[in-house]
Amino acid sequence: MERTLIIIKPDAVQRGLTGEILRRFEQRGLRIVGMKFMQVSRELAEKHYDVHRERPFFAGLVEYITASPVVVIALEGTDAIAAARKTIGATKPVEAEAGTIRGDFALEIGRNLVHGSDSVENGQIEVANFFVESELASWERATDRWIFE
Ligand code: DAT
Ligand code: MG
Repeated sequence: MERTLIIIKPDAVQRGLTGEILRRFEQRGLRIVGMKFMQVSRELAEKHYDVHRERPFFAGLVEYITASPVVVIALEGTDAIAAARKTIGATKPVEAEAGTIRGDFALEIGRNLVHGSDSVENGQIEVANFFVESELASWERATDRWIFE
């Protein structure tokens, strides 16, 4: 079962969109295995966005993700990576389809509300960067057999 790390970013929390965003992933059928409200440290932010270290927007990205608390969620499910990214929408909100989180609630790339892992490998790495094992639940929902084939 794939795992993805979702971050409800500072702008989304500040705008009161936490519940709306969580609802969309829950409704999609993805299973929550970890969730917490936290302040991201500069160190963790730099680790999370390490692939972008050399990009001109790196400093702004670290400022943004550390500016105010976030909600981090570990989700599990069939094709969780692709499913979550479809629900999130394109990186540039103006290019995101209506019906996606970014397409419905965002305008600018530097205020795009939510993070979702981009590969199975990164899903594992990012969940491990944000959660210790004891914060992750191994459980089954009564509805799982009606969502997962
Ligand atoms: P995504 O968040 O859709 O996975 P990404 O991993 O390519 O996108 O980039 C991480 C974040 O960095 C993205 O959410 C916003 C910011 N970003 C990416 N490309 C950018 C650019 N060209 N200018 C400014 N910010 C950018
Ligand atoms: Mg990414």
